[in-house]
Amino acid sequence: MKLIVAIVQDKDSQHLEANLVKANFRATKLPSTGGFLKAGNCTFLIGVEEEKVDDALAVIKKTSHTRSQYVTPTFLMPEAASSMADPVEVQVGGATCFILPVDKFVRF
Ligand code: 2BA
Repeated sequence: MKLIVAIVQDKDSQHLEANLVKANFRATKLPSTGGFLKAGNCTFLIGVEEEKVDDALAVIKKTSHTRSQYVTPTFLMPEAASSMADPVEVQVGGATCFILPVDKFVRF
């Protein structure tokens, strides 16, 4: 068994949740915050049999969209005067996924 930890944008989370259920995957959705943008995102914990990992990743890929976001650099350097800083564009994924081995899985 594997544990997929998938970080997705808030905007995609409801759609992903629905598509995972539809494809018969069990998942837990946790509210999370990106360290860089300090904006809300969602972290999904999805326990899957090894042979189903690619199917689950396909659902995540289909549902998660890359978007551009503008960040004001003063956000990173609050001491800088805001008038000096032009917003810069960052591409926020899609989905950031980690696939971890699971030693043991029990449900009571
Ligand atoms: P954030 O940390 O808020 O990052 C949002 C986006 O900002 C990132 O999109 C990336 O395009 C940019 N970014 C992040 N750190 C940067 C830096 N040090 N310099 C320049 N640009 C930077 P994604 O890479 O698609 O990441 C989306 C979210 O996924 C992240 O939100 C974070 O919550 C999570 N994430 C990404 N990589 C991670 C990792 N290695 N470990 C844990 N969480 C990660």
